[in-house]
Amino acid sequence: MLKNTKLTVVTMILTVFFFTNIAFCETITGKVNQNTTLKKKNKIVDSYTQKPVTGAAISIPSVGFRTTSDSDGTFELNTQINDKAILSVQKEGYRPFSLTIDENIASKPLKLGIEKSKIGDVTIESDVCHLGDDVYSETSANSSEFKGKSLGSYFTKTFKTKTLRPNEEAVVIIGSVIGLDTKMAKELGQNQIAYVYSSPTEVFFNGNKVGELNINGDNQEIEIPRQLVRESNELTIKTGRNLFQHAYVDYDDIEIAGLRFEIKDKGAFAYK
Ligand SMILES: [Ca+2]
Repeated sequence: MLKNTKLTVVTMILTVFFFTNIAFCETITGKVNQNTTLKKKNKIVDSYTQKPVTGAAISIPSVGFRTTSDSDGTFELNTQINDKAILSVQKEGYRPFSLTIDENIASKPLKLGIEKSKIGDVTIESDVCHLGDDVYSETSANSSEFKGKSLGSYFTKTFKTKTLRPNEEAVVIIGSVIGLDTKMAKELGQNQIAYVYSSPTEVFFNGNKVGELNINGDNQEIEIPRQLVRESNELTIKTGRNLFQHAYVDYDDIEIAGLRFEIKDKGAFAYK
């Protein structure tokens, strides 16, 4: 999401970010609109047993929607979705789940399978976070769904993990990302910006760049070179910047959710 801003504002937001990282991560400020056409029975199930999951927290922060699944795993999505938005599901003992939805997806009954956490899983961030400077074009990817405050230009968090065995590999999974205005996102028709684009979002693990996010979508996986994995680790995600704005820094405004670290058996990659 690209447009004007002033460097001073960016600096100010960055400063705020250092002190209020957690507090800003889930911004539920939008109003909930009633729309009977979207009142469908949706369901949360355990992806393995297919049994309903009770008491899962379902939220769409960009429209201020939040609910909990009933005793039969069902929930109603009684909110208006106009553009792409991130729906997140959180339940203790399960991996954070997120899904990019739009009006079309939200208009049909959803059956969402969530997975039990496994040994070695670390939930780095389950909430929806907004990176950027909060200044973006109306035509950029999913801009109408941005209601929250920005974290600043990057996200960073530390977490602990165990030592990798020789047969194990580590990955970082980005559950959902929307709003990327990269060259690739533009070429795929993910936004309507005429000609400008931004650099990709960069992913750093313990200070080393391990990957880039070039397209919007769910469950993007980044392999972490094993020599980088330590007992205490730091994941940093830096949003890109408008490559056509040289007068000042214009960060790409994006939303990310469901950041997690997983340890897998090497063979498991073949079944991804
Ligand atoms: Ca921007």
